[in-house]
Order: sequence, then C-alpha cells, then structure tokens
Amino acid sequence: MKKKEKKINRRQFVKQTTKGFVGVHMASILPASLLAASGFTSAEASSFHGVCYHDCPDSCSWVVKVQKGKVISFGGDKANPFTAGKLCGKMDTFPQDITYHSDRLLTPMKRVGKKGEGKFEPISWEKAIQEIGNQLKETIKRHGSESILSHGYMGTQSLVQKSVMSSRFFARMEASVISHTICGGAVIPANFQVNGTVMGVLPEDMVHSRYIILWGTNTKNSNIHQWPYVLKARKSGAKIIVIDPFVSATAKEADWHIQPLPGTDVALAMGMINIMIDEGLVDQDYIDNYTLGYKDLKEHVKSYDPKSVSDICGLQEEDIIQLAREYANGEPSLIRILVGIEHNYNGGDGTRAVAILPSLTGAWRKLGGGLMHLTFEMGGRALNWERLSYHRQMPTQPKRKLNMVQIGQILNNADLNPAIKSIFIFNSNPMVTTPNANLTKKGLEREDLLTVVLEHFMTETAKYADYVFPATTQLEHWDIGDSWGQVYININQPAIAPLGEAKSNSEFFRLMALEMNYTEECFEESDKDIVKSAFDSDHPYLEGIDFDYMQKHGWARYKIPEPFLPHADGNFETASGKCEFISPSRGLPKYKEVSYTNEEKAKYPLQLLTIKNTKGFHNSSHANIKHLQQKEGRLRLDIHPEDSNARNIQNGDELMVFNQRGKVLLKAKVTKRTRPGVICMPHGFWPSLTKGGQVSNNLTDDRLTDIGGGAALQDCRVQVTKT
Ligand SMILES: Nc1nc2c(c(=O)[nH]1)N[C@H]1C(S)=C(S)[C@@H](COP(=O)(O)OP(=O)(O)OC[C@H]3O[C@@H](n4cnc5c(=O)[nH]c(N)nc54)[C@H](O)[C@@H]3O)O[C@H]1N2
Ligand SMILES: Nc1nc2c(c(=O)[nH]1)N[C@H]1C(S)=C(S)[C@@H](COP(=O)(O)OP(=O)(O)OC[C@H]3O[C@@H](n4cnc5c(=O)[nH]c(N)nc54)[C@H](O)[C@@H]3O)O[C@H]1N2
Ligand code: SF4
Ligand SMILES: [Mo]
Repeated sequence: MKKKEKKINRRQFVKQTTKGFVGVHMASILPASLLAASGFTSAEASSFHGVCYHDCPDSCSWVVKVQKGKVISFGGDKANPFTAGKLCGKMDTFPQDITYHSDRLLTPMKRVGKKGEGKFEPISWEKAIQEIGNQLKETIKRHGSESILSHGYMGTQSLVQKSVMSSRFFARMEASVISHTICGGAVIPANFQVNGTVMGVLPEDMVHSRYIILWGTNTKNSNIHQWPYVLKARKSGAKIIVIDPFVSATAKEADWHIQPLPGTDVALAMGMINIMIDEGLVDQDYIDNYTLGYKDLKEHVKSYDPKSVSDICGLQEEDIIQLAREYANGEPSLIRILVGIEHNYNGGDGTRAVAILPSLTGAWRKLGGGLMHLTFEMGGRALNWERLSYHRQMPTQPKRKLNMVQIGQILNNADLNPAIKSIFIFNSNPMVTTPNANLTKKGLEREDLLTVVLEHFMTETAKYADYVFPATTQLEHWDIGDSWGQVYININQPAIAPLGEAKSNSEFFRLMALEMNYTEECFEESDKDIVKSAFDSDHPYLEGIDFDYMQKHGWARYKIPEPFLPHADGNFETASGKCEFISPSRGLPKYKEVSYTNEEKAKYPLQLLTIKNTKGFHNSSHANIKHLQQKEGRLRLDIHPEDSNARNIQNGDELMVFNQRGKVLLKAKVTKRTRPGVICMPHGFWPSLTKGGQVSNNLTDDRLTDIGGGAALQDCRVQVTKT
C-alpha cells in the first residue's frame, strides 16, 4: 500500500515538472492539437537562454523570446563572441522546422501494422509505460537484464537529455548499453595514445597560426564558427592547406588542396616525417626532452620514402616533399582534425601519425602551434560530475557494452549470450546513420524484439518500433550545452511548455523507473536540479560562474589560464608524460591495405565516400524538412569523368549504386571534385523520402577501424550503372 501511495505521488510529481516550470500560456494562434498544455496566463514577452543540441563542434548560444507561451523570436545570441549571433542555415528556423512542425510526434503511439510499415495508433503514457514495464519484467525473468539494450546516442549532445537519467536507469537494471563508437571512436583513443589528451590548441588561438592544415575536416560546412578564425589567420599571412580526397566546400577555399586517396593519411604523415627527419627539419631539443620512441620512428619511416608514399596515396612525390618542408618551417604550424581521418580501416593509425607531427617540429612551443582537436575535456574537468555521472557510483552497473557500429550483427545474433530481446532507441536514428542498414532492418523486423523509440518525428527507425514516445525539443526542457569544439558552456532554459504530450528523455526514464519499482532517490531528481548541481563546482575554470550566473547570462567562457600552451614544455598526459610516437600496445603507426576478396575487387571496383557535405541536414536530422530538402535537391552521386565515361554516364542520368549489401537510386553529377576511382554521395537523406528507399548506409560496411572499434564507413566498395 505504501508503495502505491508513493507511486501516485511520483506520477503527480512528474506531471508537475512537465507543466510547472514556465508560467506562460500556450498562444491561441497555435493549432488546437498543440494546445494540450494550456493553463498558463502571462501575456508578457519573456526571454530565455538556450543552446543548440546538435552533435556539432560549434554549440551555438541562442536567445528565444516567448509571448503567451509561443515562440515569437529565435536567433543566435549576439553577445557570445565565439558563436557570434549566427546559427547555421539548418537551425535558423528551428522552432518552425522542428518544435512546431505539423509532423511532430505529440502522443505516444503503439504499433498496429507490420514492423517498418509505420502504422500506429495513439496510446496513453500510463498504459504504454505499464505494458512495456510488464514485458521488461518478463524478459528479465526469462533472459536476464543484459538482454535489454540501451541505444542512446548524441541526437542531443546536451548533457541532461543525452544520458543522465537513462544511464541511471540502465545501470540500475544491469542492462546492456552501446559503446559510442561511430563518431570519434578511433580518433579519440588514437590521440589519447599519442598525447594523453585530445585538448590541444584553443580554437581562438588559430589566429596566431601561420601554416594551417585542415586535415580531413570540412570546416566551412561542419564547423562554421571556426571558419572566421581561418580567414583571420590567412589575413595575417597564414597559408591554408586542406587534405581531403574530395574537393569539399573548404577545399575549394584552400590555398593548396592536397587530394590523397581515402584512408591513406597514415602513409602521408609517415612520408612527411621521413622527409623532415632526412632534411634535419625537426626540433631535436623538443624530441629529446618530451617525446618517446624517436629512434624507432626514425627507422620505421624509412620505408615511407616519397615514391612509396606517392604510390599509396596517389599523390605527386614533389607535393609530399613540399608539404613536409612547408609544414616543418611554419611559424607556427597548426593541424586541425575532427573525424574525416577516422572513418576508414586505417583511421586510428592515421590519427596517431598526424598527432605525432607537432612534437617533431616543436610546434607546441608557440601560441597557435600544435594540434587542434576536441575540447570536451574542459567541461569534463570544470563541471561537477558527481550528479551528472551519478550512474557510475551506483551499486549496479550495465553488464555489457556492445558496439553500435555493428548493431545489425548484434540484433541478428541469436548466439549472443543472452541475445537482445528489447532495445530502447533514443537520440539516434540507426536505420539511417549506422552502417549495413539492411542488416539493422532485418534485426528490427524481428517479431520477438521489443523496440521502444523516443523521437521528434516518425523516422525510419521509429517505424520499426512497437512503441514510439514523443520527445521534447530543446525549447521545452532544461539542459546544459557543453562543447567538443570550443570552450564555452551554456545553459538551456525551457522556453515553452512541452507541446502535446511530449516529455523529455529524462521524464520518460523517470516514469519507466517508477514502473520497474526502482525506488532510489536518484530517479526523483528533476532536470533543473541536475543542471543546478552541475554548476556547483569550485574548479578554477568556473570561477565566478554558478547556476545563478548561467541563468542570467546563458553562457560563459571557461576561465582557462592563458596563454594556453599545454605542451610548450611537454606535459603530455600519457603514462610516460611524453608524446608517445610509439605505443606500448600498438608499436608505430602503419599503413595497412584494406583486405577485400578478389571477387569483391572485381565486382565492386569503385570506392564510395558517404560524407556529411549537406548544407541543410545535420546527420539525418532536418532531412524531412521541406525547404531544406529543396535546398539540397535530390540525392546525387559525384563521379569523375573518367569513371562516368567508362560507363557511358552523362550528367543528370539516373543511376544505381550497388554492392552485396544494398542498392541506391540517384542522379549523376559528373565532376572533378572526386578522384578517378572514388565516388561520393552525401549522407543524411531519409530512405523513405528518396527514390528507391535506400541511402548511404544501406551500402556501407560495418567493418571496424584499426583502433577503438570505430566505423570504417568510407571503406566501401561499389559498382555503378545507369538505370
Ligand atoms: N552541416 C553539417 N555540419 C555538421 C554535421 C552535419 O551532418 N552537417 N555533422 C556534425 C558531426 S556529427 C560531426 S562529427 C562533424 C564532423 O566534421 P568533419 O570532421 O569536418 O567531418 P566530415 O564531414 O565527416 O568529414 C570531413 C572531410 O573528411 C574527408 N575525408 C573522408 N575520408 C577521408 C580520409 O580518409 N582522409 C582525409 N584526409 N579526409 C577524408 C571528407 O571528404 C570530408 O570532406 O560535423 C558536424 N557538423
Ligand atoms: N555514411 C555515413 N554515416 C555516418 C556518418 C557519415 O559521415 N557517413 N557520420 C556519423 C557521425 S559522425 C555521427 S555523429 C552519426 C550521427 O548519428 P545519429 O546520432 O543517429 O544522428 P541523427 O541522424 O542526427 O539522429 C539523431 C536523432 O535524435 C533525435 N533527437 C534529437 N534530440 C532529441 C531529444 O532530445 N530526444 C530524443 N529522444 N531524440 C532526439 C533526432 O530527431 C534524430 O532523429 O552518424 C554517423 N553516420
Ligand atoms: S548545428 Fe552547429 S552550427 Fe548549426 S546552430 Fe547548431 S551548433 Fe550551431
Ligand atoms: Mo559526428
């Protein structure tokens, strides 16, 4: 009886937290269907601080104005010096495009058709949670808790809705969870192996660089607020080099574009090192004091002579030599990397090889010199993780980690012990964003699999769910926007009440916990309290910055001691304290040819890149938004004239790209932006909105990278024909 009383209270509490935070009234201009959360009265316009939730290095600060419960204006916060009041084209119209979109999911739904058919009928929250709870209890009894898999990823990278409550829930359950490997899976551990950190040169310090290599990153498209710093540096005399197998938007703007074959960065970097050592262009003093493994490296790189590297990378020997000399003589030189290097079999060693370069030349000694990679360690140090990561202190923990890159294999593997019987998918769209999607489809079609999806829209993945729950958007919940590409922290205040019956991810897991009789107090913590506690920190990076400060200002730059020269005197965070050219476990970085059978090579002679070179989509997000679709046009295949001529393909022809895993129908774009033998299709399109119903990841291979179990997405062989 006592428990029941508590249950009712907790349910009421959850309802209260949904409504009680905002104190404004849903405007009458909203469609009636969106007025479910009415009851608020103030007619005054109010202003709220927020931050973009996308998995993006920029983490833009925004300001939302609300009147009568409806957003009346939305835009970047001009006061933030880094994001400077400018959101990208896909987020300028976010409230209309996502929050108020007429296709948005606003009630829980239960499947009535076949899996994947997309036929659902509304169900109440209470009933749906109860039904799922009953099934979970039965599943745990029969197959064990590990048979339940949490597939939560970075659809929102804001810290609370990303994982706080879900992590507690799945730790308490002792379920299986996915490891986050699809992005950064190889580059992060690889850079950690070399430098012991991924935190290098600060984004703003790029203005001090005089030789900038944007190595496998499309800054102008993927990291737009870094681009002004590239231009500022150029104005002060910097030369801008882009290393990319494709003529990206960024490569078009470069002073020099180097276009190697994909997956060969490790050979290129080793070739540069060979030349730099040979010509005495290294900083011997820096090497002697702060690095490990130089003698071995010197021997090792001899096999990466300009001729061999030229053959592997498909580059001119003179270019490799010139690049090595210019880089070594840069005053100072900076290498910017994100994830372009990692999405192939050699991605880990490619990253290690590139990460070695700044220590060979002692570039770290000067402001603007070194490697610029990721900044998430700033928030990792500054914020109070006791509550954010409370799940780590729980007495029970997830029992098993499974690699998200191979979700198709996992769902189809009856021999897994135990096999997966239920999957919770939130903040992710694996049917579009993870490789070998036809295998994933087969897994999600299993009748004995209970699939629960939390989403904004009926995505390709949601269509396979047994239950779909309407998730709140960033305008409707509390959160914290930490960044992996710059050094500002943001608060996200809920600006409007959740539309319809939407609830935040946290709220869903609170209700689910209640249903499972998980009575621990941690399931009662409100999102606001979690946000509050995160800023309760005495770390010097947050000096003078607390919850009240954040509520007032919205964002803050970490108080980092400057000039920030993390490795001017070594201080690497590796076990040896040195920059580790050689890894105790992996030895020196090596180029390895990707293995394909002769049959594969003959049948599928072209290498397919599926990169994020769309303007309007963010991974698969926004690909259902009409005006952004129009901007993007139809799915296209960039193909070099040599390859199109060999197949009698003309610009605009209807094509089929295919391999043993899938086939995609699209339109030919004959262009010299690719190299002969390499074709390119943009990633992010929704299968159901595309002719033929298959897209990039229906073709890609779920093979893993050499380090970290990342996704070798770009190691994908295909053939092309006209249809
Ligand atoms: N507009 C837009 N912006 C985004 C995103 C988006 O979907 N759309 N996604 C966000 C996310 S999740 C991320 S992780 C970041 C990623 O940002 P970036 O790291 O810039 O990522 P990508 O666009 O995947 O790849 C960058 C470039 O790497 C090149 N490349 C591919 N293979 C190789 C290789 O083997 N070697 C080299 N040197 N280059 C290679 C590609 O041709 C591409 O131009 O962008 C974020 N920003
Ligand atoms: N072929 C190919 N594949 C790739 C890549 C590539 O370059 N090429 N890039 C890879 C990279 S770098 C990445 S990061 C991944 C990204 O893969 P995903 O994280 O799967 O990316 P999205 O497609 O944006 O899907 C995120 C989903 O989360 C939902 N979402 C957003 N906010 C919330 C919320 O608050 N609650 C809930 N419940 N849902 C929310 C969105 O509606 C969206 O459908 O894709 C990878 N896949
Ligand atoms: S997607 Fe990136 S650039 Fe666009 S608004 Fe969000 S954080 Fe800014
Ligand atoms: Mo990513």
